Amino acid sequence: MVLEILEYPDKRLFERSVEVEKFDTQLGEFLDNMYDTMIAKSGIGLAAIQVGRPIRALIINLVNDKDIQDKADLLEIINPKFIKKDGEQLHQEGCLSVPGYYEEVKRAASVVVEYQDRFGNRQIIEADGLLAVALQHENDHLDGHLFIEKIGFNKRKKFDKEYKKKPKRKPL
Ligand code: QAP
Ligand code: CO
Repeated sequence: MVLEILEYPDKRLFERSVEVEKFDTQLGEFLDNMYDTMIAKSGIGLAAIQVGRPIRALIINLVNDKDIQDKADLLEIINPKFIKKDGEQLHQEGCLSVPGYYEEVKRAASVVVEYQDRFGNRQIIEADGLLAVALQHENDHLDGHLFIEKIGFNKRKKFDKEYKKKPKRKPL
C-alpha cells in the first residue's frame, strides 16, 4: 500500500521519533508499506516519519552496479545507533519530503551502525560512499532533521525564498 508523504514545512518532520519496542507483524506490514511508497515515489531511502509515523525505522534501497534497484538489497533499519563516524564527504542530496530540491551536504565519509532488523535481531553495518550518506540522511529524519538544515546560510536563504513560491499540491 502506497502511503502519503509529508512534505516540508510539515512540523511533524521536525519531531524526534521514538524507539521501536514491538517487533510484530504490524511492524512488518508498515515496513512493506514504506517500501511500496518509496518505490512509487522513485526514492532510494525513506524514514517512517516521512509517512507520518514517528518511530525509529528507516529503509534504504540503493541501485547496484548494474543500475538496478534490487529488493534483495533492501535495508530495513530499526533503532539505529552510530557507533563510529570517520572522515568527510560532500554529496548531492535530495529528499522525498523536499521534492525538486537538491544540494551538496557534508557528511561523514564512513560509518558503522548497529541496528535491529524487522524481527528485532541485532545487526551491524559498515558503510562508506552513497550508503553512508543515505544512512546519515535517514537517521537525521529520526531526530527531526532535514538536509536543508545542513546547507550553507546563503543557500538556505535562497531555498526559503524559492520554496515559498511553490504552489501547494493537494493529494488527489
Ligand atoms: C535520501 O532521497 C538520500 O526531490 C533519499 O523530486 C539522499 O530518495 C540518500 C526524490 C541523498 C542518499 C543520497 C527526491 C525523488 C528522492 C526528489 C531520495 C524528487 C523525487 C529522494
Ligand atoms: Co529525506
